[in-house]
Amino acid sequence: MTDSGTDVPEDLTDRYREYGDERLPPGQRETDEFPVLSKGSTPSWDPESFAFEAWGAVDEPLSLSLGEFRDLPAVTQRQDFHCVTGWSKLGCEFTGVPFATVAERAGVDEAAEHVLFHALDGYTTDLPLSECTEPGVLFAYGYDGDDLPADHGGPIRVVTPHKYAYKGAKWVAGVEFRTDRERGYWEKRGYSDTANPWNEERYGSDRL
Ligand SMILES: Nc1nc2c(c(=O)[nH]1)N[C@H]1C(S)=C(S)[C@@H](COP(=O)(O)O)O[C@H]1N2
Ligand SMILES: [Mo]
Repeated sequence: MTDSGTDVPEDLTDRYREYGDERLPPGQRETDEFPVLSKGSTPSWDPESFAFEAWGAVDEPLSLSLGEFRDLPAVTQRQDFHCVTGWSKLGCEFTGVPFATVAERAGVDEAAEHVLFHALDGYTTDLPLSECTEPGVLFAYGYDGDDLPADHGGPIRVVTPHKYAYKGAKWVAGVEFRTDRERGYWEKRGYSDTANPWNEERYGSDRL
């Protein structure tokens, strides 16, 4: 893995303090397991031909092999993980490339305001660009000092500790920078666009 895997991870588990004293968001229960939650089965991918791509409102579209992606500067962080179905796993250790690093490499246009993530299983999810450049948003390829397991989104997944976990695309292969918003898979099906766990933004109130 990376050298950063041996460093003491940066602790980002205090995100909840902005919203009160409770680390566990309302309506969540803590689990020690790491459940697998996917809309379908784990897709297969070929490590030789896998490409991570960034396109859209950027100066330099990116197409990186897995090796090239892993050569980008990485960080290791401890973060909490909240699934909208009600379980939370606290203190997960993820290693990966900050979203902001990828955005910087791609040279994002000033007009870009939204991001749509594309995954190998056909899953998509969207966020405002300003919510992606926060420090906890990683393209993670390591978990607990090992490669990220395939069921959890390996080779690369997004993690979004400030949002319910459906905002973090597993098996992510594409990041599209957009000037307008295109809703993702669950957002189109009624889940909240904003997905803040401490405000229990589970469903899109305008679309129920
Ligand atoms: N590509 C893809 N990403 C996905 C999903 C999915 O079905 N496909 N499910 C989402 C949901 S609802 C959750 S809770 C988390 C679950 O991640 P885990 O299986 O590692 O626990 O992945 C999110 N990312
Ligand atoms: Mo979820």
